[in-house]
Amino acid sequence: MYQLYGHQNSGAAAIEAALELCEIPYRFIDVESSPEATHALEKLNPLKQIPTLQLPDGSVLTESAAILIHLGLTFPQSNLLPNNTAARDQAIRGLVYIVSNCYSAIGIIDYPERWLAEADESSRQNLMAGARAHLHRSWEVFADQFSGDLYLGDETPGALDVLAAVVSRWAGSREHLRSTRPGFFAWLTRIDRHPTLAPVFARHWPD
Ligand SMILES: N[C@@H](CCC(=O)N[C@@H](CS)C(=O)NCC(=O)O)C(=O)O
Repeated sequence: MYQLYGHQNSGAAAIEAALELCEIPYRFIDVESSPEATHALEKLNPLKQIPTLQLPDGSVLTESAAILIHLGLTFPQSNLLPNNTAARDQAIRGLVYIVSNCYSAIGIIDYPERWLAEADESSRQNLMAGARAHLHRSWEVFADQFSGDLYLGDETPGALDVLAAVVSRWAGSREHLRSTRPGFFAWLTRIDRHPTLAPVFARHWPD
């Protein structure tokens, strides 16, 4: 069985949502629920990052985009990745765009000291502010470049929809998009409401 290491309000929500779309059994291991769970994650992923997915054969996948591409290729009936080659290329481009431009900026905002040789408070604040501005700009570009590749409402959401819906929840990105890209913001809220995804997101972001 797939074993997903995660925690509430984390990128593991995207993988949990994708596993639900694949309709396959999986176990969710909350890495903060016990020292044993934290230790198990560290053994699988020395970066101690989530999502980390252990496959039924015991092998380990980290990196959200790689995990989503794995699930899309392994379970084609899920339509996580488009069948059409050109559309699939764009979906993979979008996944890599989100992790390299948006998710990475979140890592800087959450852990600015990792990126500073001298982590005084002024440097931390300066770096966090710059990363936040870059993050918001990156989402504007994503909205302009990829809206055509997102879920339109009558088919099932794909991997790109799921990752965009999760990573856009942090560091004020949704609030920024609400005013700067209202059409894309509405798109994200439509993905949130999809009947398969809504219960997953409610577990991660209870009101
Ligand atoms: N490149 C990774 C980033 C994953 C990541 O940063 N996850 C966060 C939680 S949303 C985390 O585990 N942070 C803890 C840390 O970096 O120490 C991916 O795309 O999956």
